[in-house]
Amino acid sequence: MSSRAWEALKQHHAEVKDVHLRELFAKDEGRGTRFAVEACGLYVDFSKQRITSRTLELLFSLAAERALGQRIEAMFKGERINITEDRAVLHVALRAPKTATISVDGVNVVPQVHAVLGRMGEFAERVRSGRWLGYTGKRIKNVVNIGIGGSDLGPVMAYEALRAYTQRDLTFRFVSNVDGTDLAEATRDLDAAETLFIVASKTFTTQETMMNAASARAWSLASLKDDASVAKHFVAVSTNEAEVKKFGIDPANMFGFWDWVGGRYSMESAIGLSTMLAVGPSGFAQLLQGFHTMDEHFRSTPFEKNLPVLMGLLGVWNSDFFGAHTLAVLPYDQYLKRFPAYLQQLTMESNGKRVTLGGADVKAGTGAVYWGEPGTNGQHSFYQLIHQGTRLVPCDFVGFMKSHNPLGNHHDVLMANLFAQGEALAFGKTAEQVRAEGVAEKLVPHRTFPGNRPSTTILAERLDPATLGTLVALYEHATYTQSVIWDINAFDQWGVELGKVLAKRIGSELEATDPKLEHDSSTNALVKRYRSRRG
Ligand code: G6Q
Repeated sequence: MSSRAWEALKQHHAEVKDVHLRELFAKDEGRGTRFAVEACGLYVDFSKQRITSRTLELLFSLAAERALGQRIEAMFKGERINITEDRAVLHVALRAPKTATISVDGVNVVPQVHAVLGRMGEFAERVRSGRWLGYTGKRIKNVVNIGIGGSDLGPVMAYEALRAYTQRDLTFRFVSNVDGTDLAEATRDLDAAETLFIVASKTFTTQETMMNAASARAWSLASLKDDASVAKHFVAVSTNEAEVKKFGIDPANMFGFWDWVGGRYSMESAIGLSTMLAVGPSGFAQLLQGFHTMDEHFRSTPFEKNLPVLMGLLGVWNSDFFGAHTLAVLPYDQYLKRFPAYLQQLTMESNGKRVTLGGADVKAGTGAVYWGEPGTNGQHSFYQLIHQGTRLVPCDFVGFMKSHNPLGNHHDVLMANLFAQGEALAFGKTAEQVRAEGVAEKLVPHRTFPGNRPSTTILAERLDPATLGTLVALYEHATYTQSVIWDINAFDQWGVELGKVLAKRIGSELEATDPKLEHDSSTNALVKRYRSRRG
């Protein structure tokens, strides 16, 4: 990628790349708070990133050069920024207050959003209060969400994250994989008369989801023995009413959304029906409020204090200038155990692109590989590589002031670990320090930690619905920020579409006994082997 701002950053990188965080902290006493920003209930400390004030100035020039401000406005105004699918990208409308006006093709979509939220709320209250009864008159005790990708990862992540706020007499399960094991294990101990399935699919044509939904219906009918029971035990979340009807679900039990909501940006649309059943309409409203707070912040805050912009630009700095191809997300909260997996889809499906909006090859490295595990588990596993390996792995630490489960001093120990890891990564341990501890000379290199490994620490008061919304929106907008810098489309997913097509073709060949196979010699042999031995 070449431009004035990019070249200036390259030159600046050459000047600062060997400067150690130890040095930066030593010569600036206020660094730890000067490079921290507090907004939307989050305290975000960027000071352990390998930056100076000059780095930020140059990154802001790059953002200005890429017209980031205008591109943010274009999204909020409903312009068709998803150019390969010719669609607006308006997840921000899903969390806009009733009084807002956000138009697509001249139509204000906010009233439609709130109409669906209202219907979801009524339905959720009926199920939660026991007024919605199953076909045999029993109360619903189990909710099974069937969906995949964007129709699964958000719901399952939010359910786990907000467990402390859920109605505990309802059981929630999530089925996504076409592997029959997923559905079988999710339903084996459930009573069909007490089980409600949510079939969540934007298109209602996704092979895995449709197959799981059909098998779930067969499982349910095997006990309830009457097609009329489907209306009491299956609801749909989709944009495709015709397919929902074809499946046998009454459109009265369908909750819609729109083509301007991307799958991985849909957890606060009707796709979040399971979340609303779990935390109730008021908990869901708080979640939306959290998202909206970050939306407003992203839209109106100068870049210097704009959390998603800062986070996005620092990601570009680490990946394109320091060559860090990955980012570890390390939540020090057990309830966030699915957060890294959720972010993996959000960031990697969005920014895993190799051509610019204009179709040319991108001349920079794009989306980093996101991954992670909750602390402290990761410390006893992969942190070794982050501390002493040869690759640079920037980290995002996430922690909370208060625990939902205050148990002795567990929370203090958890947070002490979070702070200690960030500190150790940044400052390391020099050979002199190791020697001073009396370590034998031949072990000194092994026990030395180079440090200078960048991290960001995000702190919030408590993991509640609003905070979750704020956190997710932070990463959504950071992802968009990066896509603008790289000039790529964060909102299409042709790679996913390819998988959908390829599997269908081979699927029909597995069932046949001997059609001619016209793949490469490896695929032909694998298919033949499976065909001759399938159970
Ligand atoms: C998300 C992707 C993808 C999608 C799934 C499920 O942005 O498009 O993960 O969510 O393929 O699609 P359906 O909701 O249409 O079943």
